Amino acid sequence: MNDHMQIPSALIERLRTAQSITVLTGAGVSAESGVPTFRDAQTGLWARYDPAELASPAAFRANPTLVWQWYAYRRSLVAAAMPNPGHLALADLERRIADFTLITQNVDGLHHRAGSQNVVELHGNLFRYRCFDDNEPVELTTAPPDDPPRCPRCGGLVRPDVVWFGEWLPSAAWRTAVASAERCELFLCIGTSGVVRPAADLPLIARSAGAYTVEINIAPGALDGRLNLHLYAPSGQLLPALMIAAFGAAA
Ligand code: BV8
Repeated sequence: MNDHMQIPSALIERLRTAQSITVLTGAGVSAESGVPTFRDAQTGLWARYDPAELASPAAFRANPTLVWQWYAYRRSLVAAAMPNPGHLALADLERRIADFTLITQNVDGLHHRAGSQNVVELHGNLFRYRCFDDNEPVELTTAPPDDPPRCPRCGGLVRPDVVWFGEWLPSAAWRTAVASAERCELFLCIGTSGVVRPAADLPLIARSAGAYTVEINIAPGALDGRLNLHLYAPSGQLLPALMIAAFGAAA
């Protein structure tokens, strides 16, 4: 992080004194782990596909093998990645705050691997599977790389347990997310373009309920100017700096 980046003392004080903090993360928090963000230009084999097209029930119906292989590719990227200092800082923050909720749009599981306990996965997880037809979980110890397997109950195609565009979010996760946005004193919105709904509504719900809302990103996005404070620096650098400034320790 460039040296002249000053962290406002008001934010440091709020981190130190808040009893209730809610955090929303997006793909940007995993970028420094080497996991491409959702809107990074796709590389190689996947360059010609639009992620938003592939992450849909229609795409899976039309070409289950293609979508299955895209997720197998993404799982391989994540399996080779490690949580970065930003993930670790959030796990450390959770241990210091009485009422802490980490809501993530990410499906990479890196918050869990960093040690975060109370993680609300709004959009599911790459490493869980369910049946496309009966929608019940399917246990796979390792997923076949090439073609989706069949559900042992009904023979339907197995899909990743993620939320695709046009699909409802898991209702319990969404309810928990909204409740934590409505009750928190401090809401940190980290590494998200703020484009995808309803997740992008959470910082605005928090602000209208009276929370102090902060965006951490490398560039202005859809939330620009709509939160109380916008800090522009890579989260893997800024979050540890925040923890040192507030608590004298990085994770
Ligand atoms: C829903 C899981 C109700 C899968 C994802 C028309 C028809 C149907 C629906 C809609 C429609 N119009 C609008 C909608 C709603 C739609 C939506 O919002 N669309 C958008 C595109 C307009 N939403 C939905 O469909 C949701 N469901 O609404 O249900 C419904 C039901 C039926 C019919 C209608 C409505 C479901 C959305 C969930 C989709 N699934 N992921 C998978 O991963 O494969 S979304 C996916 O993109 C991610 O999970 C994430 O949530 C989302 C946004 O990505 P970000 O995390 O923000 O990442 P992004 O790449 O965009 O940005 C990265 C950011 O990081 C940038 O800001 C960058 O600057 C920053 N950054 C980069 N490096 C760093 C950094 N920041 C800090 N440090 C760094 N180092």
